[in-house]
Amino acid sequence: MSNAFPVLTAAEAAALINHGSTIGVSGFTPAGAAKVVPKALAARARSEHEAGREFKVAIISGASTGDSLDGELARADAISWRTPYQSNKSLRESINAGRIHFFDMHLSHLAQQVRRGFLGKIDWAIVEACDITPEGEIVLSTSVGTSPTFLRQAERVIIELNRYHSPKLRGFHDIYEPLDPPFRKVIPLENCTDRIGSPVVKIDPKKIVAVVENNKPDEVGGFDPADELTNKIGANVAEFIANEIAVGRIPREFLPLQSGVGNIANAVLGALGANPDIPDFQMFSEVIQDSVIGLIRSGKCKFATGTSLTIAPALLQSIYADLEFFRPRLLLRPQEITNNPEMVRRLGIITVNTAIEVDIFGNVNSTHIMGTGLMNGIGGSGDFTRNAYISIFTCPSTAKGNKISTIVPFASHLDHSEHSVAVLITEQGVADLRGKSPAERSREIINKCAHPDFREPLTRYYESTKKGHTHASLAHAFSFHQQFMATGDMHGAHVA
Ligand code: 0RQ
Repeated sequence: MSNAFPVLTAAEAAALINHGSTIGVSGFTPAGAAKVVPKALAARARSEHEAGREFKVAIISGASTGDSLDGELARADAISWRTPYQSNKSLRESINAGRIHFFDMHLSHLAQQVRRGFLGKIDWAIVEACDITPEGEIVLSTSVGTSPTFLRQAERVIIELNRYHSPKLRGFHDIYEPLDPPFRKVIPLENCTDRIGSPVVKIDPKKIVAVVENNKPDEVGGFDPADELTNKIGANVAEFIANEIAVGRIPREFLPLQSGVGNIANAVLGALGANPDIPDFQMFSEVIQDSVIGLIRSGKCKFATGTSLTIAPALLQSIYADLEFFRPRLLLRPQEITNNPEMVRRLGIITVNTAIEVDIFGNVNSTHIMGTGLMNGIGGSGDFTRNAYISIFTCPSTAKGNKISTIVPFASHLDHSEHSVAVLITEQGVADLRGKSPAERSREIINKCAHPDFREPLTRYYESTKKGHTHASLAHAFSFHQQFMATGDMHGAHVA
């Protein structure tokens, strides 16, 4: 149905965009990300730079995107500022070198900030779709993210009509945009499976200035296969949850699960599926990744709703081959709904996210390496953690060949405070922080979760500084990090 609109090549569409524009792009992870126009825009930026002219644009996405977008534009030095989340190597390097201004934010906050002009005027939306009607009904592809808001707010719209995705995806999306204060109403969603919106995003067709046809898979990489370490972390999570059900702290009817992104999260889900004491479950999450599909096929996961279907291409094709099986079992919503504190609290979601490091009091760093280098961003982890029924963080007890303890005296960057973090789980064991004072927390974390190599120095740090309610030595709080910076190994840190 694209002939109702000008059909342009990616280069022709990119030529419409001026230096200094702010662009809202589709994509939440590489799933459903705009692909061909951003790549053409990067080529245009390179030729503008060669001609001695400035060319940079601001990019707002749902979350991370694929290399054709974040990677190409970063390498072409074509991004002025970027929000709210990224996971691309080239972009990360540019951000950490100070060439691109990046600001990190809770993903549930983005749409309202866009609508209310906190981020300025949105000049363009570049959004991938699997179908479009002459009336301006857009069927999104494998993610929703913040695309409905970008499409409505942007002055002009470019649609990447990607034939790789089946138009039969119509019906897999539930598009609902809340009103902003003071007119906000209750989000009328009481069960994971409820549909409260429209299967399409409807916009004024006059805003659509180009349709760019293509046939490209999502640039989703596979996950590292689960290994002994990630399997052990996963098994510890499954045992913890099974025990909570057994003792009645989680109701027997069970509660919806959220799981973060990455290798560890993928392995944790696999372990939940393998544990016979975990009942069948539903997911109310953000990213639906590979391991969920197997759990849906086996019947362990009855229903999964999220904002992206982040599935490696071969597995995605197997879903497309069996779309009617998945239709009642998968549903994509805007990130403003999946990550909404109102939903997380109402549904009583059990959340499982991954930490980079955790201190002995339970403060979690999810975003920075050694306090300075950005990794990815906070993503949805804060939206879910702060409002969870039980918030769980997982990580291996050490990183980089045992040289780094992920349990440290004091977190070198703070994303989730001790007040939001209920349970910490490593391959060593489970630290249940609920109802515990800082002194009790530190003992629990050191003895149950830290690697045996680091238990003694962590205990010595805590014992050496008996001051106040939370024992902290300002002189030695970063002794583990300083030791690593000096020697490349946290062993031997001068903790007192
Ligand atoms: O390094 O890539 O060089 O091998 O960090 O770590 O262990 O592979 O773990 O893939 O699960 O990612 C927190 C980054 C974990 C992710 C994080 C090094 C480690 C490795 C990756 P290599 P792993 P994962 C909703 C939830 C924030 C957003 C979020 C993340 C690399 O989960 O971005 O939760 N979370 N969103 O070696 C130095 C340490 C380290 C370390 C790990 N202490 N010091 N390096 N690494 N710990 C989804 C969304 O919001 C979209």
